[in-house]
Amino acid sequence: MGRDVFYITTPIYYPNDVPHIGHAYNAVATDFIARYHRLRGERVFHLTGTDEHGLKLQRAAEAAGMDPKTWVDEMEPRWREVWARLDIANDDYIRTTEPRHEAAVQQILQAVYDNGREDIYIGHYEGLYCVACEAYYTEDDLVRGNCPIHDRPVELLREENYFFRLSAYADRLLEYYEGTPSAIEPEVRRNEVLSLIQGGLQDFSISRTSFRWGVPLPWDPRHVCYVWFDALTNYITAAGYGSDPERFARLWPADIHLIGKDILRFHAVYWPAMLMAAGVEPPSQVWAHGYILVGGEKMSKTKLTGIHPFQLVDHFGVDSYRYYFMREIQFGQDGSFSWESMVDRHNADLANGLGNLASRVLAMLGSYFEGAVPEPTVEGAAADLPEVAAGAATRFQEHMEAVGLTPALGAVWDIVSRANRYLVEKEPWALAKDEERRGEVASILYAAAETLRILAVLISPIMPSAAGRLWEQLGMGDPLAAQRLPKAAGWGQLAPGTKTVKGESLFPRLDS
Ligand code: ME8
Repeated sequence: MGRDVFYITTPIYYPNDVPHIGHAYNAVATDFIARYHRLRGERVFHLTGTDEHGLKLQRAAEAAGMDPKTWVDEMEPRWREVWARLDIANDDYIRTTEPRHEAAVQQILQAVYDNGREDIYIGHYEGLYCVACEAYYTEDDLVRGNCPIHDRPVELLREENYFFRLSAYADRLLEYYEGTPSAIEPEVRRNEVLSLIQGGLQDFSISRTSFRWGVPLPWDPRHVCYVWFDALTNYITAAGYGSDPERFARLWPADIHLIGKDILRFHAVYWPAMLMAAGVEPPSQVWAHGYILVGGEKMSKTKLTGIHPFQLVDHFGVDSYRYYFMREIQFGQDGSFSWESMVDRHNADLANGLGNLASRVLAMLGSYFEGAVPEPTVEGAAADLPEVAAGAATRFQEHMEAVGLTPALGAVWDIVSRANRYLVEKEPWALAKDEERRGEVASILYAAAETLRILAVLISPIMPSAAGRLWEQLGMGDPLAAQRLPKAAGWGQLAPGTKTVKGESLFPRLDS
């Protein structure tokens, strides 16, 4: 059996603190893509989890007066509760402290160690180290003497380490990326990786003897595996590497590793080289998004600018939260979060846009047709709505296939705007005063309700909860989860006679 599952991953997050809206940005984007692929009728495997080993975690535990395992056991649920509240529908959740993962890490290490090319060798390492990144830097990398990512002082460390011979993989990596241009997106990140490889690659250290909080190397248990061999391997652990070859053949290589650009080097240089060394195919695509900025800087825990997602969800609701970040910030670029822009987005696109469209149409169906969807009898009454909806649904799918998350939502909102304008042009509320024009009113409201049905389907990957409520208000019998694109976006599937209910407003207006 070959590959028959769409496999998408988030990075595994460090649970040394609670999530902030930067982590949630990555989680929501991954979930949006995964839900879209389910809507297309594909089998999907969406993986997320926590990265629980390493010095950073050990130190956080020490600071809290706990042993590392007790500490991560306590922190990890605080990540899961956020994903649950944000409607993240992951199919698996991996913790690097699980036995299945420790077994897979030992397997890949042993496979590389035994590959006959001495890709793992012992040496000494001395370097400038950022504990927050869990990475060494050269003098040139530093900004004002500090870590370029965390803007914190680095430490001089020296120890006996095993190394991975990354330097031997430059040519193979270049060859691979030249032959597979889609393997790194967006293009600016691809170019960044290519010039990094062309600039020459240095071997990196993969083990430590200075502490115990990690997976022991199978051939030399005095050492524990350090960071990237442990963390990156999660993606193949969960796919059945070394434990379930049949499952592994169906899932691997992953379709998309969706990451932030801070960990591009590890995913697009270290990881494929590690896999090549172990005789495993590299992932199909690494997609690196930008940063959520607050006050012009990357939101981070160490800088105390972290905003917890619940601080926003409590006020805006989960649907508005998910929508805002995907729509407001051009996916792939950095973007600033601000409370004001979130209120504006909510009111313009959701309360006045989609919410208003739904409440007007459902209210008129209630007043004029006792809630029942009327039969459309007047030809041409739908104007260009069917074409607008069909065109936008096609563009939505094209953008989603290319991970163009922001323009994909733009396409859906073209339908919302057109439908609201359509009602203003047709004025069914005025026509309803004239009994002779009832057929026209019926046909206009049919077209508007059918547009809402299509909108409910198209917004379901980004706003699953609001889509479900709209679907119910429209009185649809088949479950929303059973709808499939492109078929469900086809015009004319709303059956006359369907009993709608006005229900609660989808997106109440918020004060600024
Ligand atoms: O790096 N804007 O974990 P992590 C956008 N454990 N995305 C952000 C962000 C921001 N301000 N801050 C964080 C690690 N992220 C490793 C990964 S993977 C095998 C191991 C996102 O908790 C971004 O995607 O520090 C980042 O890469 C991810 O959170 C994980 O951050």
